[in-house]
Amino acid sequence: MQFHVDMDAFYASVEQLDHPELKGTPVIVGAAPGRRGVVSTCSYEARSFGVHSAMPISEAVRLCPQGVFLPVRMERYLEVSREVMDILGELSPDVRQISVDEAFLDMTGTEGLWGSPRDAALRLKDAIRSRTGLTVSVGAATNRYIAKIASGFQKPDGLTIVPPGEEEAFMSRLPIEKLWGAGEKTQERFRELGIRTVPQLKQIGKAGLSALFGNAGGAFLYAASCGQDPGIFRTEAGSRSMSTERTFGRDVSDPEILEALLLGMVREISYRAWREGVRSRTVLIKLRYADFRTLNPCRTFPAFFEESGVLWSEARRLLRSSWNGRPVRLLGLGLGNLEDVKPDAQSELFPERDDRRTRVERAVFELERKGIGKVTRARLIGKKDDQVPGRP
Ligand code: TTP
Ligand code: MG
Repeated sequence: MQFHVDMDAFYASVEQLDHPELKGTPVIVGAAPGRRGVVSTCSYEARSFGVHSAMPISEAVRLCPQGVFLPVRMERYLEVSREVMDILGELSPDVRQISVDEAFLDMTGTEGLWGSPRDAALRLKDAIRSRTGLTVSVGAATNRYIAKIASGFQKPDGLTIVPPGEEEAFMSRLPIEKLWGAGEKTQERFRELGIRTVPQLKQIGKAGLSALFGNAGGAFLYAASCGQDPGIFRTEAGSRSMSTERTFGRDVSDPEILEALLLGMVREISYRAWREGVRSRTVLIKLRYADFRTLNPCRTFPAFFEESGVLWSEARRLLRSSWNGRPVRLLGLGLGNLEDVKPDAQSELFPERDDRRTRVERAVFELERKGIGKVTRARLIGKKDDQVPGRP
């Protein structure tokens, strides 16, 4: 079986863990109120006011003025993320982390150790709760696509298991609005076409769906409606890489919001690279449009990204040159061809790494202060902004 594991309201839950007086209250993590920028995430209490990830912070203030607004403490979240990933690594030798708070686990062959999928999943949820104080939702199925949908099925603190042979039945009972990968635009098309259920989709057939939604969209929707894996979580083979991605509940077409999200991912990846003692010269972007077409532009640069500011400017350049302005469903950022940073030969105390850490922190701070403002300014004056924030 494949497990998909996703922490509940991750950044907000860590804040509630560290500030217990905030438990049970609407907590909104992201940009400061009164400034530009977006919501990174919010607690379930805040969600009942309509607040969600990637929403401009000004809108969140309007919807939930009584909310507690907190800044992103990426390093703390990564510390917790590391603990969670370590626990997952104790349950399966094959863990694929796909963002700061989610991972796929291949549980094939672990039955002797952990028992049935239900026993293994309960053990996993228990271990995470007792060792980190946080809750997680787990989905289990024979393929990653179904496992991913299943983990979101009963959030928060959910557990949904789709037994082998039940994949198509599970999909056919799924409200079509929850068909993972089919965003706003696609849902709108479903309504126009009178498609209200997943079995109706399947009935149209692969050729019919391709005629309606294009080849990529048709193949995706047909596989999904049959309970097969449309292959969007395939593991890339080859060199070592590190990546993170965000799928949006609503398609995003505002360049400022996209760049704010990219900046958040630059911050996450910079810290992860620093923590794991790796560096890279190859930046990868993943863009999936509302119509399922997916781009994976990547570029290798002559120098290593020693500072977040450099990674940011390169990632942004890649985004600007590859995005066609149409609504985006998923945005990802990765580093390819990772290399270990050799500890400084002269010292065993890693002063070099400490220095690197200071630089990462300084650059990230500068990015937060100036990053988003620059985006707007560049747009207003209508020319490329090549300045690298975070560097003197
Ligand atoms: P998600 O797993 O999508 O969201 P979540 O964990 O906050 O809530 P839940 O899974 O219970 O629905 O993303 C994980 C973290 O990634 C999230 O806590 C904050 C960050 N994030 C952003 O910074 N911007 C975004 O647009 C999204 C979707 C997530
Ligand atoms: Mg989550």
